Amino acid sequence: MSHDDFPTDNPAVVTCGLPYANGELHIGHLRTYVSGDAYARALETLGQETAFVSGSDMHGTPVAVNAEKEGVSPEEFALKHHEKYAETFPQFNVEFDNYGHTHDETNTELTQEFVRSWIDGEYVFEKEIQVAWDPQADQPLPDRYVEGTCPYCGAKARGDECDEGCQRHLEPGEIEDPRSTLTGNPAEYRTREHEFLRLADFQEYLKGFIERLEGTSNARNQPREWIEGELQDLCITRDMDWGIDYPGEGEEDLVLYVWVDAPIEYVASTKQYTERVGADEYDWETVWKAGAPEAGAPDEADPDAWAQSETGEIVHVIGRDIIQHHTVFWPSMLRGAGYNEPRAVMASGFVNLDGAAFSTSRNRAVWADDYLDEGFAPDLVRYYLTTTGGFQQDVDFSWEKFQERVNGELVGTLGNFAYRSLLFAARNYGGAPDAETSEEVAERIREATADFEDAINDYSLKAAGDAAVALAGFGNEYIQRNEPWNLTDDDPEAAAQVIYDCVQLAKAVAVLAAPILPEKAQTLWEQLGEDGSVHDAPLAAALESPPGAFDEPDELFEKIEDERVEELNEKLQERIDAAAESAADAEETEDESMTDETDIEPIADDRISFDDFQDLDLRVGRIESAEGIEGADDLARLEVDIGVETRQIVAGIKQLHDLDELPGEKVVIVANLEKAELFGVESNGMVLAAGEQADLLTTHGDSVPGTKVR
Ligand code: B3M
Ligand code: ZN
Repeated sequence: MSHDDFPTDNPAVVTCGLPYANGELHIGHLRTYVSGDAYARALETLGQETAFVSGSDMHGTPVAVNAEKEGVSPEEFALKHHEKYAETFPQFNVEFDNYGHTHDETNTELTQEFVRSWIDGEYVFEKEIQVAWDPQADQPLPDRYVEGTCPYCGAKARGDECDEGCQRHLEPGEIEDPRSTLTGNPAEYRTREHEFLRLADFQEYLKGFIERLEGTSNARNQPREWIEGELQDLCITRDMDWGIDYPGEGEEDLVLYVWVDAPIEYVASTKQYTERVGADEYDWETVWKAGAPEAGAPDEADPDAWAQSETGEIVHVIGRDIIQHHTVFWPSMLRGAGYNEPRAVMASGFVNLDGAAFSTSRNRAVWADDYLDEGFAPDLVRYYLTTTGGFQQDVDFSWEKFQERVNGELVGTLGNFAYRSLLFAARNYGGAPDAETSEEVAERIREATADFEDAINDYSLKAAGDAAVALAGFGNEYIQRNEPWNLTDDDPEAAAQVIYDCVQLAKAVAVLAAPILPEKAQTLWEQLGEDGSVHDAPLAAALESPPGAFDEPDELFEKIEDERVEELNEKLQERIDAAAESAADAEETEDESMTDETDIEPIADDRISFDDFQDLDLRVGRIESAEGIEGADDLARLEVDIGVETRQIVAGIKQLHDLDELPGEKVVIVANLEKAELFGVESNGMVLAAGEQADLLTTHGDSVPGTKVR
């Protein structure tokens, strides 16, 4: 079944993955939050009733380990970071309707209620397992207290996740060659009793769920392999003091695994919002609960009945490293407690800094505070983070690229259009002249609002941002083509028409840009003489007539000069160098939620001759189409234009790229590779890609398809 397009009559909730309350925020972290905020605002623009919530993730070993290093209690440590986050988000115009934390009463109670429902539903069982133990410290080693090797992909893994490799969740006892992070000793295993959620009970349900799920294609495709395979039981308890107590009988010394209470904070935070504004205004139970089939074994439930009973539109915005938690564990947890399921999961790529990962330990980061201290408007980085690549693609940040996008699209296109139009209007007419929007311009605005609406229904913020900027681009072209400055004397009516059209276009740009550029759009709104907030304006306001009178505007954006970029680069490099110098004696604190540098493979010892290299026929190609191959988890069928012909090539990139965004991309292919057949599909060549994430190789000049790569 497919969902109705937004806006629907149901209330929506947009959530952002909870940041662990354990460190400083850098602009890489901000991607999820500005995207969630922009998406929630965009839904409201479409007329969808929406709440936007999140909270700090206070529990678990990510917090406990760092608190210990600082020598303070986990609670004190986590609260300090929580407060800092709550203060930082609004500085980037990320305005949650509620921002709570997992250690508060609402979440504690609700979490225990969830777990009791699972116990009542008999989804929970007890099992003796081997847990890692540090013999010297004489204590158990949950999650991040242990490091070792991922049993699935062989990458270096820590605790409960393979964050540098296959991104899988790891159960206690699964990690190979475990070492204690407390003492560095090899860990022993000891037998302990723990509580488990029987995920296999939800397998049939999950198979239906994943078909219904919307959002980015990585979130819809990656989990299929897990859901089709054998679903391992999820250990929901830990040997720790810090966390929410397990509410069942006889396990008073155990706390709940952090991934139990963390997503429940989505619900708790929504509930707190309702408690503040009243259920008449926004009812958390309608969103999360009303209409959900009773908690029960999912195979007893008719999947269609489930689908029809939805009452809330739940949209999760997360990083791509936690897809499994949101598409396998979380829907099962909701289902087991009789709650509604998510409608969509938007899983973003990471942000890199100048080609390599952000690294907290190496101080290789642009910190949120540094960015603000430089005096840059928050909207600039919002624009950069939401529109530089497709949502699921990794985005590279550098000050040069930032400068390029700001100067190009924001200053050159959007700002330039708004300023020249409003200035002309204010100087010559004291505001909008007396006229009505021409059919050409009205039509172009309708097209832009339709693009915006489609973009949001496709979960593409980039497309939404592009719709706004393209409209401003049209405005520039329109004013240039009609030259109103040459018409004012000879044909004043025609001049007034052009300028009125431009003012209308500027108003439409403000409405469309508002989710991504909330502050700048509001400024433009006020420059137009509009009252109130642009964020209350519906999409239809783009075509409503602007008020007649306004003053001369100021420019919305300021150009970033080359010297400034040089200065910023120097500062960044100095910091990285200083951190590297002191790294010798400093203990490394690992970045908690972004990828760190992966281990680089050694260079092969054996050299090949130039002739051997010449044997490889490498060519530039342009992807014409890309589609997943049915039944294959990773494979996509590409049609690649290589100048002389179009080749069908099978590539293992299905889960790693948004296939819809690939057509038009240039790639490098091995053209003379033997043909192969994969899943019954012939592959006639190979596309080159780097690393685990299959970063596609491309060219940076104008090489046409077929060009030989040497
Ligand atoms: N606190 C952070 C992460 O793993 C984790 C997210 C919880 S979302 C419910 O990215
Ligand atoms: Zn792995």
